[in-house]
Amino acid sequence: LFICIDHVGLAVPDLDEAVKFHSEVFGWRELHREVNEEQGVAEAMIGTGEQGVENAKIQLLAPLNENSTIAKFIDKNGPGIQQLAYRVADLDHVSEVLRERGLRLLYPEAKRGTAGSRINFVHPKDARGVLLELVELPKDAAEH
Ligand code: MC0
Repeated sequence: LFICIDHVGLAVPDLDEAVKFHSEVFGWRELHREVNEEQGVAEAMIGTGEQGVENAKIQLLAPLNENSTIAKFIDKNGPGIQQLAYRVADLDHVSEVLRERGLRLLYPEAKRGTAGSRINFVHPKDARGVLLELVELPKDAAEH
């Protein structure tokens, strides 16, 4: 069903500060940044920065406002790992298979994720305590 781990998402209170920390301390590099109003986040994708190979990626997620799921997560748990994202080739197919297997998907239809990807989530209560994101990359996406 799954191609690979697309990214691990960390809830952070301050995006710039988080990018600086992960760059300076761990040597990650910023690959992409955007605001996703629908999801209530400002996000930065950071990676190993290697050219020509698939990057391991971490998504830093900062809340846009106090109603954001990320604000709620940080209030409850503090900053930390908020999600695990699996890359899939066909999101609609995988969503259907997982529904058949009794899991709740959060959205009836795919929503827009990072850089034009299509996304949905498995409810954390149905994935043993992990908020599982499913990501289908746009057809023209570079793999790294
Ligand atoms: C909540 N729970 C979690 C969790 N969030 N467990 C593991 N990981 C998480 N991230 C657990 C709580 O501890 C609680 O368990 C129960 O689920 C209900 O939580 P709640 O605090 O009442 O929160 P809800 O139900 O209001 O919201 C949880 C839900 C929400 C997962 C439905 O966060 C959501 O819709 N998430 C999907 C969207 C999202 O996360 N967007 C931001 C990333 P107990 O046992 O206490 O009942 S955007 C993104 O990722 C995009 C841009 C991308 O990658 O492309």
